[in-house]
Amino acid sequence: MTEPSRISSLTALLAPHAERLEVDLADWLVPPETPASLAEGMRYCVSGGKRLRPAIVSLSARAAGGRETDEPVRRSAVAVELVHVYSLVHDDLPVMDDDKLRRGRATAHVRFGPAMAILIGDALLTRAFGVLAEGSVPLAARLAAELARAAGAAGMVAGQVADMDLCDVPAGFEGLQYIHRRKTAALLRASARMGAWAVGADPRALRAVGEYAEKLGLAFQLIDDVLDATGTAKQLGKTPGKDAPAGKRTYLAEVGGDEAHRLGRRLTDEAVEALGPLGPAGEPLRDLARLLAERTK
Ligand code: GRG
Repeated sequence: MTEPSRISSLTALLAPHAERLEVDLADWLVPPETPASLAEGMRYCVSGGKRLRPAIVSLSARAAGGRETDEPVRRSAVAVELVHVYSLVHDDLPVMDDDKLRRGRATAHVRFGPAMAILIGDALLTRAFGVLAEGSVPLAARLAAELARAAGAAGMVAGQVADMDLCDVPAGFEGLQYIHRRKTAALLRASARMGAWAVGADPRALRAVGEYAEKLGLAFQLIDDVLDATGTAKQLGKTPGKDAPAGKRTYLAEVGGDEAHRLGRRLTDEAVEALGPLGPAGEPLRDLARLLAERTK
């Protein structure tokens, strides 16, 4: 039996985590001696967004019995958001997805030019690991390894290589799962595991939040595909309807709308089930899964 959600809106659930993140970004985003033009670009790209991944870090830390205000948790939250934003900036480039609109504003390459957009992405990615390593975080190497695995050549980059048809990928639904496990779910899983690692979670809690976030990531991507086909630019803050004409593999193209909705519900249920071992401490993560399943942007 699933209990009713205690928090009724995604915005309300994410807000306190987003507020803490803003404070930490103000302190940690731009290292001393960064050229002003690059600093401006980094700040521009990092602003806005739902801040979903930092919230997963914090809520996983709490679900594992720790405090989200601890420095290792806060540094992990900043690091995952920086990796996420770098991936958006590079994905939007003319040589990749060639997107003009992101988070309701011009993409980095439209605003600053493609060379600067590449460099902003580079700066964000390297800064993520700097933020993890610079604090007094005893587990920094462990946290960095988790993030590198999710973001790197066997994780998010592999997902993008597959999505751009730059490697062999199985046909059909299996290929789609291959891409989204790496491109989307890997960073959500790492966010959850880093939150748990950062507070010294036991292996059972680590496994529970990792499995939860992997399923959540797949459900999240599925909803993203549905929204791309049905949403508006105003609602989404990015240009919708690009997947089908670009010949992209999407859940909608692969299995159709009804099955995509069924699969989304199943993945959300499986994400929630994975939290079983955490008991009531997992409740905010359950709320998050339910609210994400209902999102319209
Ligand atoms: C360039 C190595 C490299 C990878 C790019 C992550 C990615 C791969 C591309 C981004 C585009 C995309 C469709 C990613 C799938 C994950 C996803 C739905 C991202 C959008 O995440 P939100 O909705 O964005 O959390 P905000 O702006 O709210 O943070």
